[in-house]
Amino acid sequence: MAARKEFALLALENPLLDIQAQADQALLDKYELKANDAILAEEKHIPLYEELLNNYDAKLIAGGAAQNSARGAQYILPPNSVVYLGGAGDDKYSAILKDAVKQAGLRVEYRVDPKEKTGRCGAIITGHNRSLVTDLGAANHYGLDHLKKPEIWSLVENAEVYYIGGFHFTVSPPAIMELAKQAAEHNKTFVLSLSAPFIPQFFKEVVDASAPYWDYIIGNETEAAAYAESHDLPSKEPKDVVKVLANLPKKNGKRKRVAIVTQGTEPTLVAIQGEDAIQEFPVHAIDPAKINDTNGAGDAFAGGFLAGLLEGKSLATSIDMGQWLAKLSIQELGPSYPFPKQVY
Ligand code: 26A
Repeated sequence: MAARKEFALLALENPLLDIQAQADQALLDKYELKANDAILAEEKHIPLYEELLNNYDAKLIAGGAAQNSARGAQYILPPNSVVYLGGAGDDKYSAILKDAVKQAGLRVEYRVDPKEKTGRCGAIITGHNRSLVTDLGAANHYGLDHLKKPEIWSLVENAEVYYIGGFHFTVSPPAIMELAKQAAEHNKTFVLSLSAPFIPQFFKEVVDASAPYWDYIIGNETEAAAYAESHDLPSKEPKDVVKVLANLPKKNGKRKRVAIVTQGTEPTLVAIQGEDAIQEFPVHAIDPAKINDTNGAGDAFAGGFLAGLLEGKSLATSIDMGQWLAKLSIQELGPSYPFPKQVY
């Protein structure tokens, strides 16, 4: 379908710089953090960033969940396939982000806010877990003012697939809904990631408002469980939740919804609207000794999957491309991909 058109994939979310370090339970305890989670920073978390930089030899790595996926999709696709939108500052951190996206060939159109700092995410790695603490900064100021600028909206009109990181529900539900409606009106593909348990848990209303527009919904097992919890579903089992997600009411009847739930090293589950069977796809096995960290594994999965969609691959192949890219990413430091490029 869209493969040979430039910038056929348009992604939206929060560009962040990750401040990533290996640490220990004591640091998690000090800031009252779970080993494997993603949250918005509160006042008490703000000193964490300096502490990571000063005491834990933290590295600065391009992050922001959907920006990682957009880089991942562009990593696989021909040049000029992906454009990414979000809010950033005009500072050292946004300069690092721009370098990273340039290496991947990703086009970014940031809403640059000269008064706000580029968003940052403390990424605390303990073993194969990662705890993410985000101070959104300029990313929190994204909105319709930018999306509706003529030069940005023409990118929206040109694209065939929209990918929204669910973390953006904390920033601009109106921007998400604008893309959702545009997709349904013009029979384009709308893909949403649930992003973290707190999104379906605490942003239920805006998540639910977008649900009729999901052509593809992607989450992991903890996000599926959080969805089940906040929606009082009778079961939190991933196999049950994936089916519920696939069969929620849908606006655009021309496309059957596909729901995808990843489960770490366990097989990825896929349910298709109106179909009884649940499909399972094994992950690409990896020697645990080769894992650097799992920060960004889910984003890489989404990136590989999106590349498959854009190339018009089958569902099975697109899922496999996601598993493949996730395997590459977890061998790198943070949400990164290997260079020189590997080929699927
Ligand atoms: C609004 N929040 C909490 C966030 C994020 C986020 N990206 C956007 N918004 N919290 C963490 N991340 C990103 O998730 C990636 C790993 O999946 C981190 O920046 C990290 O690169």
